[in-house]
Amino acid sequence: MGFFDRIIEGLARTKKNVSAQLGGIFASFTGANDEFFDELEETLILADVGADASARAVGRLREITRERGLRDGGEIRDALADILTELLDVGGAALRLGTKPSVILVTGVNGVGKTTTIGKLAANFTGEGKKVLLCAGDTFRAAAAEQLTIWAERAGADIVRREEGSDPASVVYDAIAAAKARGADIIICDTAGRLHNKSNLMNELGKISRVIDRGLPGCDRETLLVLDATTGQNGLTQAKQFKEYAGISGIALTKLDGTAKGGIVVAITDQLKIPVKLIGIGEKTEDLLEFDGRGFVEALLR
Ligand SMILES: Nc1nc2c(ncn2[C@@H]2O[C@H](COP(=O)(O)OP(=O)(O)O)[C@@H](O)[C@H]2O)c(=O)[nH]1
Ligand SMILES: [Mg+2]
Repeated sequence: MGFFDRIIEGLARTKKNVSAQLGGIFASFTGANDEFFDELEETLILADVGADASARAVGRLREITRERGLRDGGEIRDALADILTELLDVGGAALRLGTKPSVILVTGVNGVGKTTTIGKLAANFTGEGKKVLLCAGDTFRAAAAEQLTIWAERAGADIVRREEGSDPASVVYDAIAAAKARGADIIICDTAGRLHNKSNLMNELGKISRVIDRGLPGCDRETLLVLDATTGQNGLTQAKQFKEYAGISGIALTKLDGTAKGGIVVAITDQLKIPVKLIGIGEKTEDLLEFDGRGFVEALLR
């Protein structure tokens, strides 16, 4: 199954409430009048696209409709799809992992799906024949390293861990040494997500970052922020804080199979100007997809 079918499947529940309405607006299209555009804007807001982006998207759609003299609902739908796809394109959607080893640092608050996303990523990479080393940088709870160990075994990846309460940066230090010694292609680092102590979190991420700079100068590095799509617009506030502390290179948006409204992807990209690189549509290994903006919008508007 390709991205399009998987995302349709993943968004099935979402579609029942919101996307169905988006599709419905075009299905019951009777004319490109104010009523139509107002209803469309409202539905986009309900789909979590956000008030700003919804207003801009519909404003642009009105212009295009006028300029091109569009009358057909299908043509207007296609124009909207182009506008939303453009909003989703902030560049650099693909993971950049060219060096050996390269590093993926995974951040985000508790419960968003960091460890699960790491497990899925690890399985995907080992499936491509890559040598993966997981780094149990969430040393806050012993259970975190346990959970990561289970994923490592499942994926056929190595893991470097230490006892609960260890300094996360020192675990990263060990992981880099191990990756060099064993010839690993990719190091994926888990981190703890305690946002309630911001300066602590910032210090911790800064320290980890410096250890990577020193241990692997010039390596390709992705710093992914994992966000739970079901938290909707609230997740955006979190994201802005992380963006400030850690140079986030991409978003992994999880739980799009749940009650999430797909439009949140547009709101996140539009407000943060950081590309969504991965989306999670379930708890199993295969439920992680590389993001494709065009395919996503088509699924949303279907
Ligand atoms: N339905 C669904 N559940 C997910 C997804 N990603 C993670 N989860 C679940 O979210 C919960 C928290 O995940 P975990 O990886 O432990 O979060 P962490 O605290 O950020 O490391 C677990 O029950 C996961 O199975 C997803 O894409 N879809
Ligand atoms: Mg975790």
